[in-house]
Amino acid sequence: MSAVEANFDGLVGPTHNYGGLSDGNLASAKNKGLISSPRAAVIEGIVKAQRLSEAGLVQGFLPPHERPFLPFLRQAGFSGSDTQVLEKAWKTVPGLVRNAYAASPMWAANAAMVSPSADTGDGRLHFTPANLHTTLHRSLEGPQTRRSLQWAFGDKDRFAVHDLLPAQPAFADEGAANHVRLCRAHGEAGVEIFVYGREASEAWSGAFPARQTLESCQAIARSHGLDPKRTVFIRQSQDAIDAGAFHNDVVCVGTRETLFFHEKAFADREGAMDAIRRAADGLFDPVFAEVREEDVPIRDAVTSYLFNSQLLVWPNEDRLVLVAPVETEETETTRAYCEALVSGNGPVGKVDFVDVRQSMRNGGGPACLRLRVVLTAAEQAAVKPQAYITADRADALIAWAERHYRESLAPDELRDPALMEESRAALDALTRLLDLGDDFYPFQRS
Ligand code: SUG
Repeated sequence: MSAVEANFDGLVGPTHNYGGLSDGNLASAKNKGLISSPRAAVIEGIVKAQRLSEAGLVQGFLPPHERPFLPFLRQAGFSGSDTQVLEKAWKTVPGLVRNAYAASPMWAANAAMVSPSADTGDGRLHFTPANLHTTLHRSLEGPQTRRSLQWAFGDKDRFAVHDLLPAQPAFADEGAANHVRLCRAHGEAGVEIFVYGREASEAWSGAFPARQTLESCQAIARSHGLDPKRTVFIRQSQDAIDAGAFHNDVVCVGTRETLFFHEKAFADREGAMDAIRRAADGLFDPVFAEVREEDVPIRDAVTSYLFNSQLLVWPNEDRLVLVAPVETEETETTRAYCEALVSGNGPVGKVDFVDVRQSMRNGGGPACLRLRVVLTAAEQAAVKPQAYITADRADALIAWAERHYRESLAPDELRDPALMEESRAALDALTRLLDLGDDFYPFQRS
């Protein structure tokens, strides 16, 4: 069966800001407190998505979540009208308000683990929304992400949207940012690679949290009905996590037969490559494009986000195209690496640089912003039409953002109840634009 790899990007929400909320994410810590531009952020994302769509790739998106997320502040004991809740919480524990305001659902690579129908036991396309258990602000995302996936992939005969894994450290799960699928062709059975940072039972001694457990990966592989022979579990190296690779996709990306990764990405690089070769046996020969520390120090890989790029099969290009952040072009070692990469005869023929600086300052590159979903023609037709980017829809979304998003947002402006009202007005307008139904967001239900 033929299939394409579609990208569903997280649409940046109206409260995008720099909260410094993610331990182990160096950009988030460094840029804490900067003034953000929600409008520039959402437009950068739409422009990136448009670029892929205009090139002929299948491109969709997932709606932003409701922020501030008042149900969370109410759970934390604040009561009264929404404005009172916000004001009391800001006065008592402003940190909680910052968590309630994070626009982090934009990083759709963390929305879910996804297994294409060619790999699953029941022939449906499976999604497990991530519980994002490790960080407080992101642990709020799962239920609404599930709703978004049900909106876009509502056809139960073709798509299975599972429940989140238990909200427990043992099942900490960060979604597709820790998952790579290799194959000969997208529509054929492939090898699913899950990358984890720790096992549930071990005492963790790293400088930063390991956000994915082996147990969560195993649970997802079971519920998606994956063939154990074609499924690989690989451990991230502690060096990579300590260097700021809080997700594997900061040091690794793959598509089709090619795995592009930093030599320090995995705890046992030889063992990892052997396991992938064994799992691919009889299907395809994996191509390992490994970047050596002497060419690109892991420190530069983390600041430039060389690997947090989209590695794409591009119409009319015979080799893969890497859509990388402009920071990769601005960093000496990674620019030189990219030049060498395309002038060689390896799997990557072109590097295209995109500006997603607003997201990058929170540690989110081009690959963080998208969830990859392999779709057969029938599945593509079964997706909610409004979930796709078309030229008209991109224009409508840009006009919507220009109308509703602030040009700039300083950290202390989160105390302003007008921001909550503006954000709700934006989401109400989006609800109509995308036919989200009349109770898509919690505030629309009360
Ligand atoms: O989970 N940053 C996100 C970035 C996610 C990047 N995704 C992938 N690598 N796939 C995170 O650390 C920062 C929010 C703040 O500090 O305001 C944040 O959540």
